[in-house]
Amino acid sequence: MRKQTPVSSYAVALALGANLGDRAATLAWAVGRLRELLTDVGVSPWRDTEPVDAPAQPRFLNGALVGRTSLSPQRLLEALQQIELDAGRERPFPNAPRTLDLDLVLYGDVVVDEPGLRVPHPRFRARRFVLEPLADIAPDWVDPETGRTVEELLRELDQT
Ligand code: PH2
Ligand code: MG
Ligand code: MG
Repeated sequence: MRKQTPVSSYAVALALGANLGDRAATLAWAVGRLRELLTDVGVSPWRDTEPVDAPAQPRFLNGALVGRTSLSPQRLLEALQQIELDAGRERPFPNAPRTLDLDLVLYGDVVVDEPGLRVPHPRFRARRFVLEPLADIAPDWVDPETGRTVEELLRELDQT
């Protein structure tokens, strides 16, 4: 047998959201697309949530997904943006209602800070609609910037 060179892969955590169109159908479709992109996929239950920092918008359906990839964070982000576009995502103004939002929340224990890409996601620690579903499927994942697990971050949010 030929020796195989192991390809390194990273665990990634994504936040999914939708507040336009058939939200559940779009999220289910997105999971299908993400299963083609990632291995070892796990998906949280969906939650119907109140819009945050988005006044007078329809309610969201939110969830989290974990998987593994050998794509770099930059290439993964491009793939996520393509899936958003394929779902009919338009960006008329910041935080506009959207058919599909796919955010890269965690990429192993890697920290990226460059124009257009920050990992961990800069706002995920303050967002219950991200932390709650992520705690369903990855409670022990350690945030490389704070050293706190997802479960601890959620508990800290509960106390504020
Ligand atoms: N996404 C936002 C702004 N506000 N609120 C909820 N409930 N869910 C979201 O996914 C969400 C939001 C910007 O990405
Ligand atoms: Mg978002
Ligand atoms: Mg986004």
